[in-house]
Amino acid sequence: MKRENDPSAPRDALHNWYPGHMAKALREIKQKLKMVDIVLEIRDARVPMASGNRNLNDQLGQKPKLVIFNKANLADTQMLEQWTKWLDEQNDPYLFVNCFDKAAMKKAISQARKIVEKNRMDCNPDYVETKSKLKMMIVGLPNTGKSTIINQLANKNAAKVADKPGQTVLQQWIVVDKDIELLDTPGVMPPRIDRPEHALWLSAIHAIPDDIADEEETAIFIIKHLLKIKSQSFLERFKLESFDLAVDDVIQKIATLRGCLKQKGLPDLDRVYKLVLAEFRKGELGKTCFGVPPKLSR
Ligand SMILES: Nc1nc2c(ncn2[C@@H]2O[C@H](COP(=O)(O)OP(=O)(O)O)[C@@H](O)[C@H]2O)c(=O)[nH]1
Ligand SMILES: [Mg+2]
Repeated sequence: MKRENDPSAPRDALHNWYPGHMAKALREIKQKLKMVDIVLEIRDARVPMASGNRNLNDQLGQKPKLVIFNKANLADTQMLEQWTKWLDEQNDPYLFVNCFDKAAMKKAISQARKIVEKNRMDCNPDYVETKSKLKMMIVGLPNTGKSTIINQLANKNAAKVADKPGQTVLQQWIVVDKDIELLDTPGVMPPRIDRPEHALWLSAIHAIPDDIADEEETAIFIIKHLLKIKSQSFLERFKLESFDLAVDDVIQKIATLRGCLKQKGLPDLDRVYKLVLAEFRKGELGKTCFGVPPKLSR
């Protein structure tokens, strides 16, 4: 289904989907907060701001938080430098990681512990640093890599990982080591969509499920974006001769190259869209970021 004349209008499905889910998710996160020392908010490094959720901070109160920008290996390196400059000017602790990198995950844990210790000292000047248990909870949008991070930390397949959003159901503690415990069920937050283009960014990174977003619109957005940023990987993968092509031409070329054709050589659009979405999400069409840090956009 396509949005009709007004591209800024939220799609009905999207519009109806997230407000109820948001309230429930935030309520559940708030209930679990009492059990933990720190919240690890997982975001997608390709969409550093819009994959966060301002409503979350309202629930956290004084509870410390560490923002982990995951999938940094899929993000544009130069853009990450710009984001780093901007984030360093803010006061919130953060870390860019590829969660499959064990050293990066170790760093995340030691940073979390430091934040918790500092918080304990700030709250109680007489506090003496102890090796007390560090209890953590992971929250974030669908598909940001929460389950994968839990598995990486637990070092076993304790939490279910899926390539689809919203797969985790059960809840228990995971003992990471004798000093660290992790709630095995992450808090899944629906995206908060402040601007219409955020829906496209979040659909591109699969934080909004495809049955709620619009595959055609998302795939076409991705193609336009990759042409605009002149992604060399995109050009080479689909043997495009230039970035100066119309979207329809790109679609026809992908369809011909990959055999996604219907009768008379016409492109099988659904298959092309699915292919573009899948390969983009695996990082096969190039590293990218959506949006720029606030100061730079002024
Ligand atoms: N390239 C890359 N892929 C990742 C990373 N973290 C997670 N993924 C992939 O992202 C997809 C969603 O991960 P999952 O943990 O199920 O996300 P969840 O919905 O937040 O629990 C899976 O296909 C993971 O393999 C990362 O740091 N880099
Ligand atoms: Mg999950």
